[in-house]
Amino acid sequence: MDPQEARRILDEERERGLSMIASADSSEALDAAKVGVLGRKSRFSQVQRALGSFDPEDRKRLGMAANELREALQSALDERSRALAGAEQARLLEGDRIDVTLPGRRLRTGSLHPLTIVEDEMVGIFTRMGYRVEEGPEIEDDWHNFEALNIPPDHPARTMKDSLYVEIPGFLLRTETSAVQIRTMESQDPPVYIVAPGRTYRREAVDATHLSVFHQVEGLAVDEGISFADLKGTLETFARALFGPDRRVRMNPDYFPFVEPGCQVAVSCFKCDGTGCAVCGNGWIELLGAGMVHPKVLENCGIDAERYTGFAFGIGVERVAMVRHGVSDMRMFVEGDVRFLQQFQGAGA
Ligand code: FA5
Repeated sequence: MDPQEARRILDEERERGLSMIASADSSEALDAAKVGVLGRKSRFSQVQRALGSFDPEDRKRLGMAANELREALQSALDERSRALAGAEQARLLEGDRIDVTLPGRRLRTGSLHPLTIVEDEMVGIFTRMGYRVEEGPEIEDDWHNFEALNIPPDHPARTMKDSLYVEIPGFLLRTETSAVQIRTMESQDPPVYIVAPGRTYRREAVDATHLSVFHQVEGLAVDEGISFADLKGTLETFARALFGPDRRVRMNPDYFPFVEPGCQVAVSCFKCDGTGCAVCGNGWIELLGAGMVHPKVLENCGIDAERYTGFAFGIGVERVAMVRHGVSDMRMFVEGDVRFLQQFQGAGA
């Protein structure tokens, strides 16, 4: 290579190098450009190596030109490197950008089961009247479920046809929450004012108004001077609080071995308003049984029936929930269909 050619190469390399650097669009492309313009195999390095063979005058002149070119290329490389790093940073920031104006993703929350909501509501009405909440076992013995409740040995409820027995002799799944009346009176002296919500079991043909596993809220008040008028007033207050003034309430005589007199309470059907339809049959939906606690029951629990009187009631939670929410088939409460259950989202405590 002669000095003339060296000069030409330096000029060409300036143009080619600056354009390669300017068009490098990533740090990898820029590294490749650096090797291409200043690396050991570059034409620039060939010129440098040739300098030693030139006479001193040319060596000095072309050496200075080569140094000046290296500095120019290096500073172009540095500048491009800074620009690429800035662009990279901006790209990362853009990718990570959080748009705080986007609507949030809603968490799907669970909710209370409609029967729980209604049961809480029912219990709330009584606790506000001063009643305490009691609980009893779902597997009961014969004494608490039948005998102490004055249910005679030949009563149909005692047969395998109507009750669900467990394998331990003398025990069964309680057929009504009335068993909690006995447990309460056995362990507490009057005055007693309790409600006992819970699950009950019967061997029952399931239909729109009957399940074989259902819920009741039992009530019991034992005190001096309690009369049937107190029972009536209490149940009317309960019905008004739950159903408002639109539903008519009807009280009919009924028989339960553990009360005397006994009655049942029904409300006018929410669907037909008392004229009779497929939901209710005769225009009324029976909600509860009630009555004055039989003196024998008080005595079975060691309470002086001469001094104390009491009333009791057992309300069906599913029936109340049907009337409260206009549900025409109580099986919907236990089928677990989310479309049905979702309608109660946000209700209750
Ligand atoms: C009783 O269970 C009595 N223990 C109620 C009672 C308590 C009377 C205290 C006197 C004193 P009955 O079997 O009628 O009574 O049931 C009471 C309520 O439970 C019914 O009015 C109804 O609302 C509900 N119920 C009864 N059977 C079922 C069933 N298979 N499915 C859903 N709800 C039912």
